[in-house]
Amino acid sequence: MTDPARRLPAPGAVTEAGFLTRFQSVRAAMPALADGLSPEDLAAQAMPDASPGKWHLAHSSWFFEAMILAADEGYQPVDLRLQTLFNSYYESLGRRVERHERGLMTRPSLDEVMAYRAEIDRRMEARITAGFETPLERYLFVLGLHHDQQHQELFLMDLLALMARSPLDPAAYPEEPRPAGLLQLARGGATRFEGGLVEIGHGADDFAFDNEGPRHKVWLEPFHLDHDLVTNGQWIEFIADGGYSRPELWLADGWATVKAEGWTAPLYWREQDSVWTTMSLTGRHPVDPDAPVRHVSAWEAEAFAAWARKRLPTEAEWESAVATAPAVFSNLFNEVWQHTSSSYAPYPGFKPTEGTASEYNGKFMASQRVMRGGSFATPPGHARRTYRNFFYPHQRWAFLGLRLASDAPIMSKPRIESVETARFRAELIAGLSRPQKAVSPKWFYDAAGSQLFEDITRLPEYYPTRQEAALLREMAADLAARFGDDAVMVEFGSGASEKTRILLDAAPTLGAYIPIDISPDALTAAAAAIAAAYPQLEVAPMVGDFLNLAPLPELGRGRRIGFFPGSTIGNLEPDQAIAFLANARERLGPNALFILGVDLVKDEATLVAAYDDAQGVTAAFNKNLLIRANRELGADFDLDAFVHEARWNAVDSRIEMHLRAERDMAVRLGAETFRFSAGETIHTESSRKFTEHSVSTMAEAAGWRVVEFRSSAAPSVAVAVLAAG
Ligand code: SAH
Ligand code: AVI
Repeated sequence: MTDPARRLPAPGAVTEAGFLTRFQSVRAAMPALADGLSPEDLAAQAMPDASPGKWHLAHSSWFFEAMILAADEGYQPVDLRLQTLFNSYYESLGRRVERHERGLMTRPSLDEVMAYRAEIDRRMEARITAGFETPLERYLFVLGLHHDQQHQELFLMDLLALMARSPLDPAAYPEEPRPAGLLQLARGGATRFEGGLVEIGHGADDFAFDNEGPRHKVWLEPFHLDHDLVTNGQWIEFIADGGYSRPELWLADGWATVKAEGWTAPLYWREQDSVWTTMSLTGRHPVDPDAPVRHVSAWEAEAFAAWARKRLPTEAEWESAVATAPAVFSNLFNEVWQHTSSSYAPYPGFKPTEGTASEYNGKFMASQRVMRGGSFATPPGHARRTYRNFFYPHQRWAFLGLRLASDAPIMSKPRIESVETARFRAELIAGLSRPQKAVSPKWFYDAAGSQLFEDITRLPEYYPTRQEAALLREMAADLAARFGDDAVMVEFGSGASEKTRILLDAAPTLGAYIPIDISPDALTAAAAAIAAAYPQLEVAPMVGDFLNLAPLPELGRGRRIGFFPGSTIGNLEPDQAIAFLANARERLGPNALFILGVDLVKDEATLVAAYDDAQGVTAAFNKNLLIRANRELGADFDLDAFVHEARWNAVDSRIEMHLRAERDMAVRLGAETFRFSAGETIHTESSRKFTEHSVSTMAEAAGWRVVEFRSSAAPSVAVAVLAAG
């Protein structure tokens, strides 16, 4: 049997390039799932909601014929009878076999269906080669691919429902097909989201179903969303606590269903001698308490949430949280679709796709619920964070589970100080207490500071950004050749992620990008811009201090590439820089690559001018630190009494920035008072300048090997490529 779990290339944006190979790979998936199943397995229907495998194999082909091929003038159907048999629900396309009778179709035989598939594939390949003329034609083609993928998942849901009807508990497969990838470990906890006026819905130009748009604004009160899915173990506690027999936990219609259906546990669960077992695509097994619960209806999810004293998230909460901080959650898209409390309704301004495909989604927008995410059976490249799946609230044969939310208290004034502000306060107090007053340059980067840095990069005197970007452009193709497929790029101090684009353009097979920055405003804007410009790329921003790295999310499967441009390494103390590089090597793993940008030693005049520009932008950047301290910490620095200074320190090979007090004064910071005499400075930044030798000494001290060192034209900067081990 071919392995149904093998990963197929993800379908991408709506462009014609690669249509043929995308078509072939998408179409190969369902026959791979059918391989090894008998004609009887594929013909029977488990229940009215489910369809036989044979029907899915035929209907997903019918869709291409009805929506695309039949639109061509003079088109001759492959077989007129099949057009009726395999219509699903399109009223405009005439009569059909009703869903609950699909299992009665002994004819056409499986062989005839496979021959129909082959003929549709042949005609579609010719049609793709001839080219599509209008955007609607291209859209309908990609819709056909996504429709096929939806039926790949339905095929597995329906097959499980069928296997579960047998007292023999047969295994459909020796191993569970998991096209969406492996289950991730639980992380614990929940993240608070502030909400406010947020935007949800699909707004980019890549493919989405019509029901995902238009993008629109929604107001959210602050909420928490759990990092993990609810587990079987938690569900067992719910059952043991009378979950299915306490009407106060259930919505009225849910309670009516519990009584009418006699539910006592999730679908497929059975209890024997106090041991719960459940049915899966690999047969019946004991319920794993650590695994996420599957096969629970919206009614059950609501009751569980009430029992847990939490609630289901709305679909807007789910989407907004996932857009803001995808990396904090486990199993968003690869285990179960997650219930929301939202009814499936049109978004404001919803317009169905033109023509026959208008019946695809819109007409189901009543009495159903929205589920978000994706399941283990969802083909790769199919789901996305704006995706709206939908089922009736009593249905539970789909791969459905839940992640809980709760209301977050609105922060009352005076505001609780953020951890970041508390750190800034503590570091500034410690730094101003030293004989040479000093503070880490990382505190420059509030929203205004990040913007001022971007302004610096465009100054005529500040050469490093221009020179490094040019050098990266020269090196990009060679660098990308080292990445391999599905690599993960982790960028430290990513700022506006401008240089990143040079590498992303050269490395289209890169799987994921993790920008890390201490400045939440810069990071959020940059990550959103990258995600919009590179829709195939998984973008998982992390706000934080790269000197104190949180564990990296498990994304991609390929090589991990560290990217640390801009000579930001020069802003670290020498021992800090080595510790940082050693830590990054450990986090990035054994086969990692590290692309390090450094500024090189050169004549003093060029260096000093780059840090003391004629327009005074660098001075404003430096002084912004005092503005930030006054605003965030309530300090009382007199902004007019400090001046910007840039000095070359030849001994330590670094440019230093200072803020010099012009007069004797006292500055208050909370309960503390700091005295300055005229001429005294706060050392705010060192920007070390390197040589090839000092870079390799530093890299080797951190366990890296320099595999390439390339310098630019004057004023010179360099890019070093480091390999682990
Ligand atoms: N990489 C970009 C930006 C460099 S500016 C470029 O080459 O142009 C330095 C960036 O590093 C800023 O965005 C700043 O917010 C971030 N940064 C500085 N210290 C940091 C720290 N300790 N942890 C995380 N980010 C930091
Ligand atoms: C981010 N960092 C590498 C810059 C530098 O050149 O040291 C910050 C900067 N300071 C003044 N101008 C730019």
